[in-house]
Amino acid sequence: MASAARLAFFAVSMVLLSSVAMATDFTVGDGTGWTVDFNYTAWAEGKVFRVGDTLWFNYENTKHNVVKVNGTQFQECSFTSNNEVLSSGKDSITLKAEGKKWYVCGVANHCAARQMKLVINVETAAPAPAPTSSAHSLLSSVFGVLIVAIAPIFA
Ligand SMILES: *[C@@H]1O[C@H](CO)[C@@H](O)[C@H](O)[C@H]1NC(C)=O
Ligand SMILES: *[C@@H]1O[C@H](CO)[C@@H](O)[C@H](O)[C@H]1NC(C)=O
Ligand SMILES: [Cu+2]
Repeated sequence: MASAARLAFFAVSMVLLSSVAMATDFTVGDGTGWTVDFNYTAWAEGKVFRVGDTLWFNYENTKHNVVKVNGTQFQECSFTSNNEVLSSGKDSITLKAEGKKWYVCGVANHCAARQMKLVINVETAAPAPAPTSSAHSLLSSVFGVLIVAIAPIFA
C-alpha cells in the first residue's frame, strides 16, 4: 500500500514537472495588432494571463498609442498626464502583479467609439519558474530515469 502511494506520488510529480508552464507572449489582437474596430474583449476571452507573461502591442505609432489606465478611466475613456503612455508602436508590457489591468488608446475617440480598449485579469504565476525548453526536457528525462530506477525498490 505504502509503495503504491509512493509510486503514485512520483507519477504525479512527474506529470506536474512536465506541465510546468512557460511565460507566454501575447500579441494583442494577434495578426491585426492594436487598431480601431477590433473587439479586444472577444480577443481576451478564454485566454489566461499570468504574472510573468508579456503583452505586445503592435501598431502604427503615428495613429495610436497605449495608455495604462484604471477601471474608472477605462469605463470613461478618460486619463490624465499622470497616466503612463507607451508610443513606440511595438510596446511590450510584462505583467508583474495579479489583478485587473486596463489599457486604452489615447488618440482621438479610439477608446470611446472605436473599441480600442483592453481589460485583462492577471492570475498568479505558473507554479514553478519557467526553465528553457531544453533544460525542461532534460529535467523531465532525468526525472523519468530516476523513476524507472526507483520504481522496483517500491514494487
Ligand atoms: C465584443 O465581444 C464581446 C465578447 O464576445 C461581446 O460581449 C461584445 O458585445 C462585443 N462588442 C462589440 C462592440 O461587438
Ligand atoms: C483612477 O485614477 C484617477 C486619476 O488618478 C483617480 O482620480 C481615480 O480615483 C482612480 N480610480 C480608481 C478606481 O482607482
Ligand atoms: Cu488608436
